Amino acid sequence: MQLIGSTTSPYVRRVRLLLQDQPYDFVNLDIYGQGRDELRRRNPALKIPMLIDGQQEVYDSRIIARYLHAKMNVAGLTWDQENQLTLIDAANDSCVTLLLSKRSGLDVEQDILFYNLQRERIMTTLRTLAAMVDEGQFGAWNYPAMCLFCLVDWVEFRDLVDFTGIESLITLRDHYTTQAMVAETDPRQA
Ligand SMILES: N[C@@H](CCC(=O)N[C@@H](CS)C(=O)NCC(=O)O)C(=O)O
Repeated sequence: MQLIGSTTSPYVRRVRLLLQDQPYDFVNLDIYGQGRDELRRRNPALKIPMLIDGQQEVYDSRIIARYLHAKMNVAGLTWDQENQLTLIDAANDSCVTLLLSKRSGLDVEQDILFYNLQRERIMTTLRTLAAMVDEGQFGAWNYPAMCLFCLVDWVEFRDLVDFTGIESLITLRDHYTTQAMVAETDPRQA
């Protein structure tokens, strides 16, 4: 298997954590720089991660996880876990939007509809996820917990969110830092 990604993407990191026991080659691309031509050749959606397993190409972390769970004969996610993932992805997508906006020289703090919507979504999803953590919903190191871990660690690394009132997310991140492949996939060492 080959995983196409980058060392900083939270979506790629969750798949690397899921693949911890599997043999695979990691292709690290700078998708906004030198690796963009290869990304164009590999995935018309122009996003990472993507997985190649023999003749089968799989796009999108959510579908890759479904593919790997089936391949590893591991039970798929429950509907409640699918909902957790939707909340995590909603926050993550909006945070990526903020980061790309900042890199484009845009002021993401301005009081305009587009950024107000992103910031509102980020805070409603993160508050809901923090409450779920308080209820013990992410107590096992499974795929949803890996996804939440990667989101929180990346958001803190990129300094995109004020964690006041949602400190449970940082507590969860700190709790899981000793798990397999977490140190090796830290975006700070990219
Ligand atoms: N839904 C996708 C999202 C992946 C995604 O947004 N990846 C980012 C990197 S963190 C990306 O490739 N962004 C490229 C772009 O937005 O142009 C997934 O879960 O794989």
